Amino acid sequence: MTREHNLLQDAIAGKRAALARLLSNVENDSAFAMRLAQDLAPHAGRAHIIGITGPPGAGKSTLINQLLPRALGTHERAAVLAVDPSSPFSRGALLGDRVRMQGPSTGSNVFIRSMASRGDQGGIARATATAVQLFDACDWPVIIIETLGIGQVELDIMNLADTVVVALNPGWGDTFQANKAGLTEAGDLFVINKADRPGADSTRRELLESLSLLARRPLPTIVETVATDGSGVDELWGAICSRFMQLQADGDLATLRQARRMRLANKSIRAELDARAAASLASSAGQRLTERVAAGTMSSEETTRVLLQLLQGDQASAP
Ligand SMILES: Nc1nc2c(ncn2[C@@H]2O[C@H](COP(=O)(O)OP(=O)(O)OP(=O)(O)O)[C@@H](O)[C@H]2O)c(=O)[nH]1
Ligand SMILES: [Mg+2]
Repeated sequence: MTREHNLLQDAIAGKRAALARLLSNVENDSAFAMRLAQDLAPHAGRAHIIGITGPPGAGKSTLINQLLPRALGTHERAAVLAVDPSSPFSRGALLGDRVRMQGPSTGSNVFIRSMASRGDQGGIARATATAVQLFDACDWPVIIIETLGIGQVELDIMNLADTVVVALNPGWGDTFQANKAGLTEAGDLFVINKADRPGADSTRRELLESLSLLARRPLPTIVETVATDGSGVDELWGAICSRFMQLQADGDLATLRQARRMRLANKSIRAELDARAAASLASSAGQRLTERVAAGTMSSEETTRVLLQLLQGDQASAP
């Protein structure tokens, strides 16, 4: 623990090597991540946390590459955390990310880190949340998180970021039917990237249609960009900053963050309970329980009651 504390002190004092070491530990050791998260809790809350999500290949990394110099125009430093969901596909993309983000990452005012994901989604979520807290505690004023908008992941980003930017491409409506609702709900701002390709107008119309179905007013800003040449990126950065300043001015930022912390805690509690219930069901007493349920000799209510007792360590109640 002392070593951990020393590392944390060094990281907070601005030592990059200590920060890098802590990030590795967070990634590899979820018990460590949990302890650190508790140590960090009182320190966090200063940074503007920006999530960039969207379908594979939408241009998220290229956009971040363009956003970085803009972020450094308004802030002293900026950190980037690229989250890689545990699929072999994105491991390849990770390499690409490193290459494409190479440009500005060499400056000491930029810290770019890819979180390779070992283990389950809960583990990734925990490691990412703690990494963000860590950057925040170490006084990185802007933290940009890149995450794939597939399935649950874009909803996780809502629990981490102050601003969620959803990057889409012309033709999005035809290709990503399945995940349209999730992405639309997750976004505070929308980018139609690759606007150099045909179909940006109809994508904007379609997006507006989906957005107007949600009870959200005012409608989120939609910006068109060409990340490869930087067109529209000034406007995008402007929109990100002005929304954040508005939240601060209205006093809504604190409320938003409270709600976010509660969602994150809820998620963590449920994941832990799920894991414990699964472990308990896998025990021999749990197995006997499962057999009775399957045979129809025990009601689901009674099963729940007995399982809860098992969870509390009450072996006497085991079937
Ligand atoms: N024509 C065009 N190509 C773009 C634009 N933005 C990005 N690209 C290209 O699209 C490809 C994917 O870009 P990335 O930035 O890697 O996209 P990503 O969303 O980070 O991809 P993953 O992390 O793999 O999901 C690259 O070849 C980029 O050069 C754009 O505005 N116009
Ligand atoms: Mg990428």
